[in-house]
Amino acid sequence: MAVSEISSSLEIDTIVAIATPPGRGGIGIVRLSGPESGRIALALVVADHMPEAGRARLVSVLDRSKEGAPIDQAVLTVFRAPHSYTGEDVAEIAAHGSPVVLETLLEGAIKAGARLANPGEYTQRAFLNGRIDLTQAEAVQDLIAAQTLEQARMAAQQLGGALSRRVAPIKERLLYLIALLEAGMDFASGELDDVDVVAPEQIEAVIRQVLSPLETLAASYARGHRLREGASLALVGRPNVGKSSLFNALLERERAIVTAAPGTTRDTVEETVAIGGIPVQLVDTAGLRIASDAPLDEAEEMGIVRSKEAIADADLVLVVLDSTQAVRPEERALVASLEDRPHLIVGSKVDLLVSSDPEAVGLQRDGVGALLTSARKGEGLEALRAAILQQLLGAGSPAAEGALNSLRQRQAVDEARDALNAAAQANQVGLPHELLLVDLHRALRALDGLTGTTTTDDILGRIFSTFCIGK
Ligand SMILES: Nc1nc2c(ncn2[C@@H]2O[C@H](COP(=O)(O)OP(=O)(O)O)[C@@H](O)[C@H]2O)c(=O)[nH]1
Ligand SMILES: [Mg+2]
Repeated sequence: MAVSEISSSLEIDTIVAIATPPGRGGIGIVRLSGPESGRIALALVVADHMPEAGRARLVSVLDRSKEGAPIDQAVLTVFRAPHSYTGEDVAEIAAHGSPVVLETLLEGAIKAGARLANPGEYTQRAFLNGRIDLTQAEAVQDLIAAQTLEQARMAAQQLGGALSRRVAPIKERLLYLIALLEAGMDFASGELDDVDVVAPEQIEAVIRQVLSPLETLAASYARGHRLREGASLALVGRPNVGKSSLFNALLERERAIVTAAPGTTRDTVEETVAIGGIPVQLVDTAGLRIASDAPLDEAEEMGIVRSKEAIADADLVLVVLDSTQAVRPEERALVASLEDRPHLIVGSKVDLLVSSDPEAVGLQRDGVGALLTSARKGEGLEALRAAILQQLLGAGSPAAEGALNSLRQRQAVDEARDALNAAAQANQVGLPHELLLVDLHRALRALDGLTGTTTTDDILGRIFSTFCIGK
């Protein structure tokens, strides 16, 4: 390959994509990014002149195949590098949201020399041009995917750099320690051999200063991850105890069929509801019947298999017991089988109890501590939501800005902690500083990987390929 060919293949090209979702809408946006975006945009529309950077202009969109007949009016906005989302020259044509018009613009742009953007390529360019770091790029995806306001808030904080800001002082401290040891090493090998090497106690203290905020950061994962990923919650119990009624009550609408006949719910019914900002997928199951009940038909039997699968997949299991009845042995067995899984025991139909005295409640009498609810009267539902939230988030991880929320972030922090612990150990047994420095550099690489300062191409590829085209 000739040198000129190599250098031209390294040149940044201009990409184009429809940035708005497929289908019809009030407006639809075609976005160009790269050195040719201005020229290509002007080939697609009629404008007296190019708008100034950051300004919008009303333009006509032409159908180039029909002697340039106008097919729409649009707004052209241009941004000049580096003051744009991608850090490159960007042009956005906001036409009416007609798929035909947008396709025509897209095809015209490609004919004029643009290339169809890959998934996430705008955000990837923003990252590569240093406009945002990797945690911020990830947040773009999370913000778009947010199902609850709380999720959007967390993503917006991360997009604003909350996580990076939390990591920066930790990295500063680590760099200080590395510099300290490297300076000590240089002195030791140079002429100034009587310069004191850094005392092990001092090294120990600085390692602790780096490790301690990293531990806090790692602990933020439980909440951040739960908030980002949501949770699934299965309602289980005998037939007719009121699972479907509770499901509807938590959902605040009549989604599952409720009847007085046992075995009404045969398949699992799933709906998502926000509890404390966490998208929770509620799974209503068929009752877990015991063999001594009436014989099962095939659909019911399959429903029971599904119920068992739902229990296996759930992040939290709600065992529903009828407060008006004594606890049955199979219910005790069910509760016992969930011993080491997150679960809550819920007593239903408390409105039917003659006395509100808890002692009179069958469940309490039977020694089963349950959250008492009435789907019919709405009693105990707030307490149940609070208990669900408590179970899902765990105690002792207060909400904080810049929480870790993806496995990738968690692994980077764990790697850094691991390396620092190894350094602490090496320091304790008095190993040479060269060896400590190997661990400290490993910790530094891990923190740099978190924000994307050093991240391998395949990891980057994996992150950006999960985006849609146009982001
Ligand atoms: N009084 C009263 N009845 C309820 C309550 N929850 C459920 N039920 C009744 O109990 C029966 C079974 O309810 P359902 O939700 O279908 O139970 P599932 O089989 O466990 O899903 C129905 O007749 C419901 O109306 C409640 O909170 N109070
Ligand atoms: Mg049911």
